[in-house]
Amino acid sequence: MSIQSVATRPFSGQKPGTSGLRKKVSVFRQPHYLENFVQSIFDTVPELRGGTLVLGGDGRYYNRVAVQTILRMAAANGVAQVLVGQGGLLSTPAVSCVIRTRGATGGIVLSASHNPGGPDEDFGIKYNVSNGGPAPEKITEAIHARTEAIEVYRTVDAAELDLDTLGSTELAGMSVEVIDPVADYAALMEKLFDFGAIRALFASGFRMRFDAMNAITGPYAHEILEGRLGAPAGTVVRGTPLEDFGGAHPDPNLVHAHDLVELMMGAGAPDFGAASDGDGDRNMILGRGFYVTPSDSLAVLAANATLIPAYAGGLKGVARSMPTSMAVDRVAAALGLNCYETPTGWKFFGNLLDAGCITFCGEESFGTGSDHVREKDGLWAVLAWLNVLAVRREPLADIVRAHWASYGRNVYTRHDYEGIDSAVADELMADLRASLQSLPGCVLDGLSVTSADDFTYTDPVDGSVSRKQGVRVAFSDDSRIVYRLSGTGTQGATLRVYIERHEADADKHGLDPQQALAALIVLADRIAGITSRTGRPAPDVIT
Ligand code: VG1
Ligand code: CO
Repeated sequence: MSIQSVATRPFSGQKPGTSGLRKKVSVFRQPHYLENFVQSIFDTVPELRGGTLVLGGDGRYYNRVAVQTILRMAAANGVAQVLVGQGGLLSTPAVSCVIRTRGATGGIVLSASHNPGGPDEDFGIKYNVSNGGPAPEKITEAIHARTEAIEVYRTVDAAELDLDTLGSTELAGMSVEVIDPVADYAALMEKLFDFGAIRALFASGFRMRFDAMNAITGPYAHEILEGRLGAPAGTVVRGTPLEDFGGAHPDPNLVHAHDLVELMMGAGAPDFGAASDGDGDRNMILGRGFYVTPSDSLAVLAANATLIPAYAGGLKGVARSMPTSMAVDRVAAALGLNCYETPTGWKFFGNLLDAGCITFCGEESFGTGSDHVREKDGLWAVLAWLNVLAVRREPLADIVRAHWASYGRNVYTRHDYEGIDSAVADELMADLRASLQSLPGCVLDGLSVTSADDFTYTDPVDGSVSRKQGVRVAFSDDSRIVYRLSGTGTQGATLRVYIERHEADADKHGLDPQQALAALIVLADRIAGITSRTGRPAPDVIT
């Protein structure tokens, strides 16, 4: 079969954001658009020639088309072997797992994560490196630079491959193995957690609901929770991946997983509730009548890690993204562990995990994970909680309240203003940055500013520096406000405002965070002029 070289011209804006290149399907469908980006990956990562590539996605609209295109291009670019998930499916943590267990050169994840899917919605593509994690900035920058100069891409003229039958086949001299998307991942989970204890928990009458949000975790959750752990059939809902996620927004938070939230807050709620996002790397955790913030989830899991077999020897250290609440810092201090603060995005945890500096890490954006893979992992977090619950046999809410009683509560909220005008958002951030020098020492609404800066991260392992990672303003009472613009959206700009205050007084731990943080919320608007600049009286999403 002959290799074709197709002449092409660069598209502007093929710049990976916080997690890969995400655009509307209509953008990806332009002739040569996907091909240009994929060829730029092959041009930037020469080891893929003769190497093994893992390929799969969250099953959203355009997933199957993209898988076929990438397979043909991989063959033309000399890839020796592709491991592709059956049906073109693989969750993001499963890609990471398969890259590691099979010793692959890298992987391509097709997903726009929690963004809606469908012909008029979003698609995305991300390259992961040989440790299983998202490519670091120097590689994503090189891929982007390549997209700006590309003149030709390579492909072969071949019929579509059958992606639905397990087993090995061949495409223009390249071996293609269609793998069970769940098997390697489920085997890894079984090694980490005490499945016997969790099985006994379910056998004792413990009830949960897992909302797969019509997205990728359905098959994983059916197999692991109902199949291997004996949770009753029906525990997993919306468990079949749909190309448009049933028209829903596959984002496991209080707004988009409302049915689950309503169930867990209502009479007769089960003991435990959880949800995961489009590509399976996010998690939301709920107890009966109780919501656990992702920041608290990381802190509580860190404090209870030794109850889980894989972490029984203790943690090497922990890390959180900068806007994530500082709850885990307090656990680290109590346990004598190093705690690292990284920019937003899982790629920044990779070096710390590889170097053995940390075992657990997390983000406020419903991301939690460990050194078992190099992506955040939604089902891992659910199983970690189940393992802790199986050992402690206490209601989830009691465990978190007891945690607050010993460490204090880092009361936390994130306010998102979505789809605002990009020019307005850029100006808001620029003015905020310009005001930073004058803020320290100011007393605002009775709160004195102790520091104000734009977060710069120096990677302790390779020394690489990432600047302009978010504006943070800290106050003398241990409270802080963080502002940054989203790097995953596909329309206009999204402003994220993160607000946090440490509350030592246990009598106040039961307050609604929106009330407990009311003064800071007003101040956050005043410092940045959000309402006056955007015309938005309130955020679109509060988590
Ligand atoms: C968001 C989150 C960030 C997360 C990223 C990818 O990025 O804030 O914490 O790592 O999404 O998650 P941003 O730039 O929009 O704030 V996922 O599940 O979309 O891969
Ligand atoms: Co995701």
